[in-house]
Amino acid sequence: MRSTTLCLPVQGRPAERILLGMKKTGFGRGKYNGFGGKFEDGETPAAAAVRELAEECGLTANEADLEYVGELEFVFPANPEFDHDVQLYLVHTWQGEPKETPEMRPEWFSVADIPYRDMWADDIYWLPAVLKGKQVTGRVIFGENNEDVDDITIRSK
Ligand code: 6OG
Repeated sequence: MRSTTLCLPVQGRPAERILLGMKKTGFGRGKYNGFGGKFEDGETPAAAAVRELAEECGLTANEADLEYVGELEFVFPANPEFDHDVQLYLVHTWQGEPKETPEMRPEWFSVADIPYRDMWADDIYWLPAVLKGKQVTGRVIFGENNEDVDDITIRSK
């Protein structure tokens, strides 16, 4: 299981706009997602979230600006090497402007126009709750094709 972060820059409370990135390489290539990746040795999740946000889209945030919004486990029985544990954060305040990097092409979306069809299939089950200010925890099991959701348990509070 890969331990990772996923950070979602938003404007408005509740969120009205969200910055997503089109992933250009590696796991999830061709999908829009938030910004994040693996923790490095000795790094806290919040430190990893801040580092990955800067590396992937050029925004500088402080750990204190992160809002922890939950944890999800993604399980791929057909390819267990894809399994991910993801710590989720919203970020409301940062310095700098989004810029394209070798990994991501960032783009703002209004919350009403989030491109769920070009995102991981799980996102529509939890992202709306997170954008309304809830925390989520849960587990998603993907099907044989590593794309469709086979089973999903998500609690929000
Ligand atoms: P690397 O393993 O490339 O980071 N991630 C997912 N995000 C969503 N929305 N749905 C999923 O369902 C995901 N699985 C992983 C965590 C991968 C990045 O992608 C996120 C990391 O931010 C399968 O370093």
